[in-house]
Amino acid sequence: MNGSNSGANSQLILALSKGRIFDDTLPLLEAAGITVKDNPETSRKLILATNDPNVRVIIVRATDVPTYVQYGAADFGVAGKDVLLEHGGEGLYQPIDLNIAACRMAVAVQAGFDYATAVRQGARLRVATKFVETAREHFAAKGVHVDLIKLYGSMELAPLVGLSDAIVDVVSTGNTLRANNLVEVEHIMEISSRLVVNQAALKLKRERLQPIIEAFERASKNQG
Ligand code: PRT
Ligand code: MG
Repeated sequence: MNGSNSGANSQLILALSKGRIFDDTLPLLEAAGITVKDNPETSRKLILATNDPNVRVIIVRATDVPTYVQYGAADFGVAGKDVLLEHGGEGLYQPIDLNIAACRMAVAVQAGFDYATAVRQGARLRVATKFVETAREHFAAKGVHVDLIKLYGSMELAPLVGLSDAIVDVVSTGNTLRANNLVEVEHIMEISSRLVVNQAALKLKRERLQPIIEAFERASKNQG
């Protein structure tokens, strides 16, 4: 009735993306007594076994994590607030902020571009971003008129080749901006990654999920 991935005795599936989210989630899994047996950086497997035969990890693109969890193909997952805001969060229960993969969402322009004056004079700005929903809300709240240009990566290039006046992107060290002669002109919000749980799984598999959620919560608090 609910497909193969349901019922009290079935498997738990956790959706993660490779890289910083996978790396930062490993210690939380360890705190829950779960050890992942494959390394996604060296293995081509997309379904990874763990020491618990009832828990498997699937490796998907960061932006696809909420979709897998929303539809119940994964019971739970880890995704950045940036990704969750674009997705909208439908069908997802978000019990905890894991305080991992921290960064900030910011507006950046080429060094020398007078952003403040352009905004004050009411210029219509072209803004390139992967985060169109967040960008739309940010500029609407400020009453700034923008034309949003959707990109899927390397936003930093857009102002350098005249595609846009500004970008909205996530920044952590700021090294990529500096290396490309860009400067941050507005801070939009702090970003960290969240645990997301399929709403039906939370009810049907609560007994299995709850101890993992609690272990993640304890371990993420200790990370500071
Ligand atoms: O890489 P891919 O296109 O598959 O997807 P993704 O970039 O969304 O995934 P991933 O794994 O790179 O990021 C997953 C999550 O990590 C994001 O959704 C954010 O919540 C979070 N995060 C934390 C970051 C960064 N820090 C970060 N620095 N995501 C991306 N970056 C980018 C940044 O945009 C810049 O282009 O990394 C580049 C380097 O940043 P600096 O400032 O350290 O130079
Ligand atoms: Mg990336």
